[in-house]
Amino acid sequence: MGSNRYPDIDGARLWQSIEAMGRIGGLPNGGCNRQALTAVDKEGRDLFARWCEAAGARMQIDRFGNQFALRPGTMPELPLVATGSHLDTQPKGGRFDGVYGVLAGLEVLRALADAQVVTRRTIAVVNWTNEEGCRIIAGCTGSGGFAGSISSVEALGTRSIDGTTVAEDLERIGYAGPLGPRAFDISAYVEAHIEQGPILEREGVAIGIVTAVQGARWFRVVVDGTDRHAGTTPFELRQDSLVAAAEAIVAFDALGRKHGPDLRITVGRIEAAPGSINTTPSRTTFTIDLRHPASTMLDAMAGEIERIMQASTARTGTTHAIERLMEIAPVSFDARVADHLRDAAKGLGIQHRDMLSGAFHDACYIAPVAPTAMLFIPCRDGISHAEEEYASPAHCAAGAQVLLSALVELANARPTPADVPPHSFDSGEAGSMYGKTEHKQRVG
Ligand code: HGY
Ligand code: MN
Ligand code: MN
Repeated sequence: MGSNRYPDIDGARLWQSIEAMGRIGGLPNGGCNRQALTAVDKEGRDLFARWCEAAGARMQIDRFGNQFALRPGTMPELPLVATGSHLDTQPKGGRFDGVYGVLAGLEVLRALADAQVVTRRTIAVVNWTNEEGCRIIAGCTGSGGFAGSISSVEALGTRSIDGTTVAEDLERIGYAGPLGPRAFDISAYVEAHIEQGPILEREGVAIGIVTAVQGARWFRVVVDGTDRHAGTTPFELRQDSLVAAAEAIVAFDALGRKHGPDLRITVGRIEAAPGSINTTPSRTTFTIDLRHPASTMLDAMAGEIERIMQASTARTGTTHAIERLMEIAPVSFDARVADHLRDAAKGLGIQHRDMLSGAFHDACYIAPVAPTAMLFIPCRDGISHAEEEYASPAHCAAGAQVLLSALVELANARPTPADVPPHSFDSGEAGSMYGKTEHKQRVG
């Protein structure tokens, strides 16, 4: 590592932790299936908690199951500096998406403990609940609940594809914590993540300074037709919901290609009922993931999706309904926090470049309530949400070292008038389960 006036992280220790976490829900081809609030997610959470306590941090849990590992500063009354990401994975996911950011934060705690460095502000490393949104559809439940942009009722009432609510899952795995939304005032949040795209690797640059994230909208479409005998019903008498859905999905793909390179439309999940080989499906349900850097385009494409559905259902004599499941607006990150990341990379002599994120992150939900920025490390061939996902030990170590430098700088920042003392924890036991705690909006 280049000149570094901060403690060195231990790259081998970080890599071992990434490997150990990857074995929890590990898949035969090197990937990971540790979906949110499952028994394996609990195993990963418990391991993370043990590691944090061994590194001298205090663990706190909020009602969304978010894990906050706190390394107290000399002025714990000041708003804290936070880092983190998510330990939940896709069903056939990789070992780095989200996990890297949580464990790079843990490595910062370990390196500061080894060097007995205490910062002015408390440093928190966070594991946010259900960032992926695949088992529990609508991502970022934990960070959205913490920030208050997803209400507690909505967050805890969301049902998984297994039919359980988030509240039931959290109780079952023992992660229904006492703290309410905004349990901590955050003076700066930095999230480290793999790029999940090809740019850094293609340019041979080790660090990406993420300045903005494109917008994302998720929908569920239900197409209704009729059940009819596959052998006796001629086509003109059919109202086949799966044919209507299939026609629309092909049209979405053409729409995406027409409006590229920034537009993304993906149908990742589809179910046809009653699911009998010899009955035309009366109901087909599918999801849409729509992404673009501009809200105006997201609005326009949502309109196009509706138009395409009207055309395919009119032709097939079926009907449809579109439900919006999630909306993450395009986000621009905080220039001052991004500067700290650039300075940290420069101070270490590590090449870096500004970039946007095509993937959404918990940082998107924290940005409205705390100055936020992200750093990326390269991943091989830009592949993510697949078992082939991979980041090198050297890139993992370099990102963690940049993270440590930036966090120490931010955690030693002088108190400013914008610092507000943390408000009392909204325990939730006082019947204020869904009440809002009184907290002053931080200025600046
Ligand atoms: O879908 C996303 O952008 C994130 O990786 N969950
Ligand atoms: Mn992620
Ligand atoms: Mn992901």
